[in-house]
Amino acid sequence: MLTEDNDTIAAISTAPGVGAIGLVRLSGPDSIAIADRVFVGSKRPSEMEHSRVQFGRVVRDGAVLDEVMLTVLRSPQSYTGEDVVEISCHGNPLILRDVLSAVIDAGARLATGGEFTRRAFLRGKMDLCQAEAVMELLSAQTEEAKRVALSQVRGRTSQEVARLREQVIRAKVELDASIDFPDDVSDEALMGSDTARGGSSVKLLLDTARELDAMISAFAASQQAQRLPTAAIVGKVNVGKSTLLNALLAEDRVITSESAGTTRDRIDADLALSSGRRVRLSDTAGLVVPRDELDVKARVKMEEAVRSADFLIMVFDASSPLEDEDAQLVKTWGAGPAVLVLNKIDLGERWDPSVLVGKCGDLSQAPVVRTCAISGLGMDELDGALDKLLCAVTPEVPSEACVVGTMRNERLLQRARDAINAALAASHTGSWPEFASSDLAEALGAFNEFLGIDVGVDILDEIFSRFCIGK
Ligand SMILES: Nc1nc2c(ncn2[C@@H]2O[C@H](COP(=O)(O)OP(=O)(O)OP(=O)(O)O)[C@@H](O)[C@H]2O)c(=O)[nH]1
Ligand SMILES: [Mg+2]
Repeated sequence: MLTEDNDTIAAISTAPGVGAIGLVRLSGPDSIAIADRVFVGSKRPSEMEHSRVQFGRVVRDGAVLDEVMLTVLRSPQSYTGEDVVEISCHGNPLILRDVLSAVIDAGARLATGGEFTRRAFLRGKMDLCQAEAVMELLSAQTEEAKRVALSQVRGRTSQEVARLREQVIRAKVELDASIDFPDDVSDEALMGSDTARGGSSVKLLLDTARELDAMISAFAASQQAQRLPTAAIVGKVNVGKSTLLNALLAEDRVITSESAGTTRDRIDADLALSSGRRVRLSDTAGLVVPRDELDVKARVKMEEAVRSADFLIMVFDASSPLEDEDAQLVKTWGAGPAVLVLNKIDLGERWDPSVLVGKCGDLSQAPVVRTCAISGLGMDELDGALDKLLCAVTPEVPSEACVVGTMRNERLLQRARDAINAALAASHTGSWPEFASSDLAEALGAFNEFLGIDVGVDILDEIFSRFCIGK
């Protein structure tokens, strides 16, 4: 058993900055006694029942620090499993700092990153897979990342892995019995009487390896879907790429100017579409015949952005005739998913978009949006087109698939699967129970690490060091 801290910790649990409400949270055996020292209401917190809320004031040396709502959650029915007090204050960082320092002066210790969740794990409120998923849930940037993390926090993945672990334990018990009491366990029980690979242990292991395979392959698709998709804004110099980025973001983020070749470096910015879906946009240097080394470097950066993009926003100047660079853009990169933006539409439309499609047949499906980036005309339409492309490039992970969220988890499943396969390979040899049993011990080690059974402090330190303070 790992040593548990028995002191009382406190932290601001809401994000830094101004908000309507900010939360100071305490957890530990003295939480309620500390609350008694700083809170004045119609009842003392120690007289409050579990999960009751009370209005009152936090005071220090007779001075009122804030008017608050205080909640008491008694052990074990709280997030950490300990006595917890939550003080909802006005969300001003100065007030939150005052209230936090009042509870520290009254006997609490400042919590370290992830310490509330670490305590929840140590007190058996959640396993390690669930605890890790709490962090994933807080930082999830896409719908898929949120779905995976939430399902993991709710224990679905842990239940599946615990079930697979049970199967391996059953197979190992059978094998170990055959080593210890070879006369009492028949070969059929291990290997099966019908075929050499049909026995109960072997069958159990085959099923387990298959289920692990499914979880491991769902991980790859899910990882892809959890990453923020990127779109590179590309086009000839001066067509209005940077102005378009500013218009989409509704802020003056990047430099624009009438001189060609303004943007040299790749500039990334995250955009939330009206659907709530998010995309990372990369503004790039405009296509031009390179005149100097700087142009060459800018071109390299632009090509990197294109290669790493999930789709392209190809921008053209609708008001002036198409040039070689426009044709080059379409021919070189027109085969992937893209939206065609005809910008500067306020100055007129000098050519028909079908001429672009003529240069690259793959663009026949690409949506065409007409915009005036300086006035914002066409931005709603572009928002809709980007949303459709985002849906198209996001890989589908079946909603019923049980997926794991972190690389650590995936590696542990791989370790378990490889060990089980090694045990199965041994089943073809004469002395397979001895060999297979140690392979299965290795598989169980991986499952244990996944769920946090008998893990060392170093693994916990590594996992919880990624958490923010207050969670
Ligand atoms: N009339 C009009 N002017 C625009 C529009 N969009 C951009 N401009 C102007 O076109 C010029 C070039 O805009 P930028 O956004 O810097 O163009 P860019 O494609 O990023 O250019 P580079 O970075 O040099 O490749 C600026 O003077 C903009 O104000 C538009 O829709 N209509
Ligand atoms: Mg630019």
